[in-house]
Amino acid sequence: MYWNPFAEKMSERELQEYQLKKLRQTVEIAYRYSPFYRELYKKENIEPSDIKSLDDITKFPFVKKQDLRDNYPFGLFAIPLSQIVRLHASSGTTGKPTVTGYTEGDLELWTESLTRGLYSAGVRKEDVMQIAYGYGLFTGGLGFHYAGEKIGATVVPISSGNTQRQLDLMRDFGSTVFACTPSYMIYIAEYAEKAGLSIQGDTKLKIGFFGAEPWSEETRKRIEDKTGIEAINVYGTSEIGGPVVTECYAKSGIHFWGDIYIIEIINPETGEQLEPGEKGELVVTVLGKEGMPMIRWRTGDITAMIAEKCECGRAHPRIDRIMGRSDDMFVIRGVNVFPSQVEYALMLLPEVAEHYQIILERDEKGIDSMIVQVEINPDYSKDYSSQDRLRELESRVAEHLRTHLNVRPRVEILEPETLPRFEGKAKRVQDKRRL
Ligand code: DLL
Repeated sequence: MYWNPFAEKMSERELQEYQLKKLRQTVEIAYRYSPFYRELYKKENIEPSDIKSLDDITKFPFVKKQDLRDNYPFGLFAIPLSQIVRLHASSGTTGKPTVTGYTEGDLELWTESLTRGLYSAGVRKEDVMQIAYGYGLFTGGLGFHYAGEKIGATVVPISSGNTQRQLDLMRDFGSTVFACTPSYMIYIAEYAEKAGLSIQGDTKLKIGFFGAEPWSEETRKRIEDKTGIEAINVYGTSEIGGPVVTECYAKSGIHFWGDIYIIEIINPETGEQLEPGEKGELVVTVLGKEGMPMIRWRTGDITAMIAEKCECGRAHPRIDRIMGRSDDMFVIRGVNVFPSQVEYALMLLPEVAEHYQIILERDEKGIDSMIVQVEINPDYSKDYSSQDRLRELESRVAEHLRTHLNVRPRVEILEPETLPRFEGKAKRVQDKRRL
């Protein structure tokens, strides 16, 4: 059941005692060796010795994406480059890329965290693990690679793309575990169906690890129904390592290992800590990260802490599915909308497929509109072959979205295979108001 029984079976109290000790050390190292942190803390007039209890973490300022950009490329590092053994970087769609540097110890910490997660979801050394996350500066491929090898599974480092080959190897190698973005899994399942291959019947696949982008509970159901596998949520950001934490077999929230991370949920406007169950921004402190310390890192991701204990019995903190990034949220006619809410509502309707996109426009009078384009589920194409029936479906979907979002979009139902497919992170929103 446990990869690391000693750590995974720690009680809440043991975890808190350990966290306090590690937090002091982590802040001390950052203060002493990272010019960025020293300056940040001096400005606020605080010192590592100010940490007397875990609550004192709130005295320390947050670190934000802008801090990484302003200090590009290595300004947050606490260690000379000679001890950094690997660099990763985000693609930097909005501004300079953000860079992360890892010491050997940091890579071990990252691997330990993900290995525990994979094991808790059921991966064992007998498994064949096909990794269809991108390898390279993106952390997905290599993160899974090292964790899979650590467990002793047979790793297939195929990277993303080349869908026919993914399916050939899945069948020929007998892959039992698969890792990719949820949007790529949806595409693979669709591709397999068209090629006359049943993932359930013709392959040995049993578990998939999907993350790196928001996806809904309804999408989980669709992936599981189509493929017969267990779809597990995996989360992380390059700044805190890469893919670092997952759900366990119970699939009811993501476990953050309390001996490696301190997590907080804050009100993104005021910075105040929120109670379990309240939705806010996830803030992560990585305990013992050496190369680039991450203390009170504002992830930008919206979620909530889950108070109840998981059925797996672990006392480590757990978070809900990520709704999306606060900067993915858009405002349309005064209403806040997350793309994941649109996905959730759409996936409740069997008539539509998993492929959708959201277009935001502004007319010459300055009035905004939201257009949701979604493909029809091929199983229903025949029922909606007349224009009248299609218009009727469009207005039904628009009304359904209105009840979920509080704003009525224009809906366009498209033919199968007309919208883009994605091999990595999907791009669902085109905000033409900003162009
Ligand atoms: O996406 C790391 C990763 C790789 C996670 C593979 C999971 C699997 P970044 O490219 O730095 O790192 O992007 C991090 O992706 O802040 C979230 O907004 C989003 N994200 C990651 N996992 C999830 C998830 C990787 N399970 C950003 N659900 C994060 C929702 C996710 N969003």
